[in-house]
Amino acid sequence: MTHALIVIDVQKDFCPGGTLAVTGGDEIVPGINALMADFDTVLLTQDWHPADHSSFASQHRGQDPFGMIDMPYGPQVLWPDHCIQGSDGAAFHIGLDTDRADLIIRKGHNRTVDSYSAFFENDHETPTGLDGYLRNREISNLTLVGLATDFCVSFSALDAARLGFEVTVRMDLCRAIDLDGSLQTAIKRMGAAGVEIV
Ligand code: VGL
Ligand code: ZN
Repeated sequence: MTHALIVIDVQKDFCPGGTLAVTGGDEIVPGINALMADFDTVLLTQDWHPADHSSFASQHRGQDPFGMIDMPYGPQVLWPDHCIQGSDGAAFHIGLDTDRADLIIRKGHNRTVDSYSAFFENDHETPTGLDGYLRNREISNLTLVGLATDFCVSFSALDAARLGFEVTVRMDLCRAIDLDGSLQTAIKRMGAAGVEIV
């Protein structure tokens, strides 16, 4: 039991019809369900924001979604309201096989700091606890799939590599937001960090 599958943020708001829809976000669901059969351990992450989360453009006077602001922890993209705790949009895609999950990790609940990565908030310091969970279970290899390639998937992959895990990202089972070249940047960073991109 050394290899885990981590399914990142396959939630309604990131799929067509959602408030932060990723093009083709729903297309990856059948393939992810099928891939689960190859893993003993399956983890899901869920973006899980309070309604007044500071990553929402709605919380900043005069700011529009997809603009940038400077936060104490660095630059932050402003998003449309999405994945509000307990809302329908925060639910997993209806087709995702959530029964297979050993652990569901929720992130982004700290109002003042966004959290793209499954391991750390965007201050790159505050842990979610996932590292400890994986180490306790002697898991050393991770395969990542889900949404979005250039934000939560790549941030998770980079942190995982930095923490010493062997990381593979299945690009065919990810979809990207691709804001101002963010997908190319993410692919470059992951490659440089030793993440296997297949
Ligand atoms: C995500 C933007 C904001 C993601 C989450 O899951 O990639 N992107 N919150
Ligand atoms: Zn979010």
